[in-house]
Amino acid sequence: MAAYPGAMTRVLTFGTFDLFHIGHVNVLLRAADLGDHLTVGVSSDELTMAKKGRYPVYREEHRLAIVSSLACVDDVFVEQSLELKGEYIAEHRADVLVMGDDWKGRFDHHREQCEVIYLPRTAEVSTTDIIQSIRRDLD
Ligand code: C2G
Repeated sequence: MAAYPGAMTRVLTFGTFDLFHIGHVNVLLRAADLGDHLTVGVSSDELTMAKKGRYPVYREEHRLAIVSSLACVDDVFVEQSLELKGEYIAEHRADVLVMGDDWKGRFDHHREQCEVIYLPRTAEVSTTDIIQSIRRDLD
C-alpha cells in the first residue's frame, strides 16, 4: 500500500543472486508487479560468506550489474547485513518488503514499517544445485 493516495508503491527485496537463474528472475518480476518501483539489496560478498558459508562465484560488482540491468529493477544497493532491514526499509522508503518463502516469518517483525510478503520459491532450481551439477559434469 502506497504512503498516500496516488503515491508510488515502493517495493524492496534482497538476495545474493549468484549464478543468476530463473528463480531469481521470477521473484524479481513478481516483486515488481506488487508496486511501481523496485529496489533490490544485493548481498555483499562478505554477507554471502556469512549466510551461505562460501563466497559467491560472481563477485559483488558483477551481481549488482546483472540485477540493475533488469528492466523490472529501478534501484540496487549493497546489502551489508541481515540485521539492517529496518534501516534499509526506512532509507528506501519501502511500502512492501518481499522475500522468497524460504525466509517465511523471518521478517514479520517489520510489519509496523511496511507490508511483508513471502512469495513461493521457483521449484527445482537453486545456485547450489547449479554448482553441484557443474561439479558432477567435471568429475
Ligand atoms: N529464490 C526463489 N526461487 C529459487 C531460488 C531463489 O524464489 N529457486 C528467491 C529467494 O527466495 C530470494 C531470492 O530469490 O528471495 C534471492 O535468493 P538468493 O540469491 O539465494 O538470496 P538469499 O540468500 O535468499 O538472500 O536479506 C535476505 C537475504 O539477502 C536473501
